[in-house]
Amino acid sequence: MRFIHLADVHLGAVPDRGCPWSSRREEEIWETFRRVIAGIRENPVDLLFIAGDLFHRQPLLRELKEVNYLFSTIPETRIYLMAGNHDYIKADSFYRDFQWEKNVTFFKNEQLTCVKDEKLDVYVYGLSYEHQEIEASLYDGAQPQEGDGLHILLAHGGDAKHIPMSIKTISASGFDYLALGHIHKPQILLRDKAAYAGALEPIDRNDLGEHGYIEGHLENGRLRTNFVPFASRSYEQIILMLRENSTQASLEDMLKADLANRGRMNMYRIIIKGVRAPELMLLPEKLKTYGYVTEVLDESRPAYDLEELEKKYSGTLIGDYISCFLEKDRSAMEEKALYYGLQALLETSR
Ligand SMILES: [Mn+2]
Repeated sequence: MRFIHLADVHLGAVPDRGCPWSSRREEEIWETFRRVIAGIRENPVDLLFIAGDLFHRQPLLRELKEVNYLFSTIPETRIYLMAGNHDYIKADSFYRDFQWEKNVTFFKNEQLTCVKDEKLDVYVYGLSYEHQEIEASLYDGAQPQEGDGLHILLAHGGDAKHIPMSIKTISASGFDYLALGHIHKPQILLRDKAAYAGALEPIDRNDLGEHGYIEGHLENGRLRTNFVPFASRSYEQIILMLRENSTQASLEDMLKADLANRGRMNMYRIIIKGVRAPELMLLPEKLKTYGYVTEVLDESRPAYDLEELEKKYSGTLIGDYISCFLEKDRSAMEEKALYYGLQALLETSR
């Protein structure tokens, strides 16, 4: 027995709206989903679990048809599908009376139900969201029914507004595997027993790191699961360290070298750290022209010797300004205020 556990595919999402690569990413989300199905066609699995948010929003009829067609190309695989909070079953949703292929089981409402797989001794439990938010802990009291075999629960949510759940309680009540969705970062909560597959492709710039799905199989009667990286790109962070002798051009060269090392496939958030010469005027936005850069955060600070300056300007506005900041632990915001203010004061005092 082999299965694939997907979640949070978010078909129809348009990541990084306004960035030049945005529409390409929209297409890649579909493409990667088709690639999962093509992979199953090549090397069939018995079961495919989709633990919610297959769509980013209400699915269009033609989108359901597209997905249903893809499912028809893997007739050996039984597919278990639930709607999550993004694609919840609205009153007039096309989900309501869509006719799925016979290898597809769609959980039709918010009532937790159990379906015995037609070929294997596997019991699959699930429900679909009919509301955007559900604050009741619908999974916490769930019990697997009688029956030898594997008991697998599809569950979407885990935060206060989306079915809060206690993974330990649910798992302890006897489920063999919890196929979780909603949290975009893939994570194994209980080894071989409970995992968030994570978003198949990262959906926004905060979905850092690797993405893919969970593959599971029986090994000597024991369920084994592992994460399979599958996304076509990822969001990564690049930290550029400034020094006192750094310049705009040396910073750009540093970035170019880093991008050449990591490959230009991915999308990057750049964080500038370290110290810079006080008179250096950085143009952080220019770094966006070197690759798929979502944002540039400048956390560097000018290399002032604060104690030295405090002494030198003691009794003047500048001295008082510095003392006022030196007396306390500074927040990131105060740190910025200190250096911006100091720079302005020093420039006007010249
Ligand atoms: Mn969700």
